[in-house]
Amino acid sequence: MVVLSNPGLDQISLLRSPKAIACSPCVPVIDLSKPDAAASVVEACEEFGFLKVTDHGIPVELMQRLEAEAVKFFSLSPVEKERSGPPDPFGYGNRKIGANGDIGWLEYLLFAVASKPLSYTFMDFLREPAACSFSSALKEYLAAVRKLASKVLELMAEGLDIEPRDVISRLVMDENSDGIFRLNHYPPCPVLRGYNYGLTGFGEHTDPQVISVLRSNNSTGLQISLKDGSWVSVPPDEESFFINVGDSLQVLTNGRFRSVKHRVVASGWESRVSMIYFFGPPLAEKIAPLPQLMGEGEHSLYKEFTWDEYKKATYKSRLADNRLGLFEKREVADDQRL
Ligand code: GA4
Repeated sequence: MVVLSNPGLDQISLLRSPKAIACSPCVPVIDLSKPDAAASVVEACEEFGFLKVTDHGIPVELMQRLEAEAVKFFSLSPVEKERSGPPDPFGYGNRKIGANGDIGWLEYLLFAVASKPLSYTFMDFLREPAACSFSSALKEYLAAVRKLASKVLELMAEGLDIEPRDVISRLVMDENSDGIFRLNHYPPCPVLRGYNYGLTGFGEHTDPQVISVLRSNNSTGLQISLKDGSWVSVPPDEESFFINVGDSLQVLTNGRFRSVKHRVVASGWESRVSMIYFFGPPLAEKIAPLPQLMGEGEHSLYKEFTWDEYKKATYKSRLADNRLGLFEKREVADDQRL
């Protein structure tokens, strides 16, 4: 890894671009209208912790409308944008990610999302009358993606053959569930043009929640880590959604599903805009393996914790930290591996 000393780039690390193999056939694509969708979703979550969904029923115009509003926001002057920041943890952020020293080549808006009524953190720029179109696109988008998340989580239960079918989805559809929505803008980085390097846009990490639903414009940059530790580039697809298994779902399935490590590498040419809805349970919810999934004599690989406890540990950590490691019962993992 190289660290660039150009002052405009602070201490953001550079990654050699061709390092990650482009790997479109290895990202599982699940057509939600197909009868085998449930089994394929489970297979993808076990092997990759990551999948792309097509035929999801959300009009591409809705995604493009919200993307256009995000682009409009990010093209405001720094002073105007900073009126909605700094993120504490919600608001406008530039380069700084979290509170513990992570930085990346991006700017973003982070919203807390409440379920009932569906609402999100109010920010300064939303006061402007012109922001009406932003609010309506955001609300419509969040409602549509909630339905999609619920469907995908029910398919997981079906594929796992557990009842009731809403056993996972109800955790994140609950009226007290703890959602987050993130709009990211990775600007092009002209200094890199002609070099074989990419800039760390969002450093490697796993998502702490149950699942995350991501949509991006047609720019490359997202990479996922496979079981063997290699990185692969995910070809962009602005009409589809990408689903990440988060740490909480890894625990709910007692390690059967994999919380996927991922990162974004920004390039010299393209501007990447992504929107991600993170689905978390209510703060008081206990995160423990679902009893329906435990085999005879199987023990939990994790010490018991609530989402509130996990969230607190998350916010004390750096992006690349192994947060689940704090809650693992190593002796059980060793015994059950035998
Ligand atoms: C990663 C997933 C989500 O983007 C996020 C991030 C959060 C933040 O940006 O404030 C964190 C990061 C994320 C995990 C570790 C901590 C917290 C930044 C960071 C260094 C909103 C989330 O929930 O956890």
